[in-house]
Amino acid sequence: MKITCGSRTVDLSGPKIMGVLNVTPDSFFDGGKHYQSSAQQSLTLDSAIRSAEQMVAQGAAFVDVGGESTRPGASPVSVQQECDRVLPVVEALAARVDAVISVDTSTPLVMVESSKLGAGLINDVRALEREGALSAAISTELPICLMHMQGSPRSMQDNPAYDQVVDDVKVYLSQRIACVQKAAAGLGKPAPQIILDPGFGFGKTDEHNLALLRGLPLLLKPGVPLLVGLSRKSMIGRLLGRNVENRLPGSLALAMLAVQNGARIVRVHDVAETLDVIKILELTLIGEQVNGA
Ligand code: 7PM
Repeated sequence: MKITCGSRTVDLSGPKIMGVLNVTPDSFFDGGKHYQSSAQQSLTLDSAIRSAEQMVAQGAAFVDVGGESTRPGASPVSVQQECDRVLPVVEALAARVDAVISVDTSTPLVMVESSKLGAGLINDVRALEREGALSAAISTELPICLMHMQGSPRSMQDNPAYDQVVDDVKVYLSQRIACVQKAAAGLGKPAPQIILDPGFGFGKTDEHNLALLRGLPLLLKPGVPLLVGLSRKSMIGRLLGRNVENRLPGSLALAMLAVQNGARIVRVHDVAETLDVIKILELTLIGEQVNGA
């Protein structure tokens, strides 16, 4: 299975890594390392580029650039702020790095402008539910990652509840695919390639997250790759009693399980380490192939 991300194609017959590049002032791990206030814009742009180049050198097939913190309780960003944070980075990276630049956004203008600057994938934790996002994303003709979230970042961890978490997520994502297809037809545009993501930690208890990890194979649809983001998430902190600096082993174990259960894109902070784990998994499964063709 291949996806076409603007000028690049990515072969997803095996698992691929997406490196996380935060350009927010309050990123929960890097403390806003790559955030650009206008005063130090070029300095931080430089450090963001270096980080992305390192992730690509380590084997990331995608670099996911995000300018909105979706941390519970994080302050909302204006469209202008998000554009200021994200667009210069997307432009610089698309011109320089040998990887697909993904843009982690729910904001229609950011989707459209990023695509003009060379982004190759739209990653929306709100699954294009924001007003104007469906048509904006479809107009770019880029692949779209639709993620499940219950509630909004502000309140999603208050009291997440499901009937059957795996079924509920599956139904929601299927409905979002149908919405995208219908909207594309209405706009006279090709139906975009879709990637699905159960949204670990987005309105889920630890039990919900673990049920989704076990049930990941049930979310597989022919021709629709699964993406997972588990790297350094607070679930690892709670399950193992680890602060955010000490979640790498837990993250690696979860990445391996996710790929075994069908994930084709793993969104991570630690590219080199995750790739080692995935290579071992692939070598172990030679002749069997990781999750079929
Ligand atoms: C603070 C809290 C900062 C949470 C960042 C986060 C995902 C994503 C994020 C994911 C997809 C993080 C999250 N997580 N996009 N964006 N899937 N598709 O832990 O799981 O990186 S932001």
